[in-house]
Amino acid sequence: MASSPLDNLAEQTAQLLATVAALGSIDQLRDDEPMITGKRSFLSTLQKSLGVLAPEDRKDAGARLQEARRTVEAALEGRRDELTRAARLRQLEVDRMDLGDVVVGAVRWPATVGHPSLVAVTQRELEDVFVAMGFTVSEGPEVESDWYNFEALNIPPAHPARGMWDTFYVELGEPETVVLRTHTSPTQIHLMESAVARDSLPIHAVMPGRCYRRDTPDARHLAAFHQVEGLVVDHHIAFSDLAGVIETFTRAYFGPDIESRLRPAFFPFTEPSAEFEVTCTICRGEGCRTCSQTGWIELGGCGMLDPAVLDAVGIDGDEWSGFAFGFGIDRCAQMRHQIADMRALVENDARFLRQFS
Ligand code: FA5
Repeated sequence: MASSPLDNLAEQTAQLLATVAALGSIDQLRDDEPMITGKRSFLSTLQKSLGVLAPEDRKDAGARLQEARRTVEAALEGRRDELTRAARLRQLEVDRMDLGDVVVGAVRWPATVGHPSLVAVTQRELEDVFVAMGFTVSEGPEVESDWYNFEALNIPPAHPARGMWDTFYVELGEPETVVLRTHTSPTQIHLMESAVARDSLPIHAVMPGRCYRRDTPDARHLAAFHQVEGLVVDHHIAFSDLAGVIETFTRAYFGPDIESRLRPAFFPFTEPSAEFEVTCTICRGEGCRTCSQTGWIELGGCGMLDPAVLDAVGIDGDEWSGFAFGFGIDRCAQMRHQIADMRALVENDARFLRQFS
């Protein structure tokens, strides 16, 4: 009888099954799989050689080969499951922790106790400085409507200034009407609205909180960061009052050695507007990577309340005037503690965090 490529199929299948059973690890299985069932396998070579058979024998041979392949593949999957389970059990054993180790009073290594983050501590310190200057502290929501985050602040739809605050939108209601606030300035609107409703003007308040922007994290930016907003609405408020508050704040928070300056800027909700900068504390003004070689770091924006904003909340701009500012809390922490890269604040490296416990 003429020989067939499948003459040794039973022995060769048995050999493959033995190879599968002997696989010792998932890595080995992954390495050897092409030789067992893949293109380079004996089963695939046999498949190609079926062409030499007479047409009447080919069908039967094909079915036998398929059966052998199914058997080997099932064994391989079974072995994969076993090895995966064994690897998982080994890992659980390695990760196993005796809860007795963390019970207070039975601690086997020096116990570490958590502490507030540097940003939380900085926020508290900033609040203390402003409270000492006569401000009250308020908070506002992190999820805002388009009206509070933009429109009431004189930033209508399609205004180019919206590009300054690359926005995360929340899928709620009409598209692009609910946002994660891009700054703490909407809290100004809430505060003025409620003061009008309660007939409780004047306002001297700071409003700290988290903001979100689609900024690529770098040495001075995070996608989730913090600002402290300041708002004063009173009689006869002038730009010199704003400059005085910023100067007093800088001296109180950074000490006498740090220079600050105001530079003309644009914000749709203040007029005139300015940017507030301090000497870069990393390079002491020499120029470095953190300050993009300028020697200065921008801490925030500020300006006199635009009459359009007072109008939006129903405050009479002939009787009342005021100013607002918004500083980056993370930036303040960064400059106060000479942190070259802001991303360190959120990377959870215990060696970094321990310095501020
Ligand atoms: C504003 O957000 C204005 N709302 C500030 C303002 C308030 C102006 C009131 C006038 C009156 P600006 O986009 O420049 O402005 O941000 C203010 C500060 O927030 C920055 O100087 C910086 O300190 C901080 N900041 C902004 N974006 C980020 C970010 N991605 N990561 C960390 N800090 C940031």
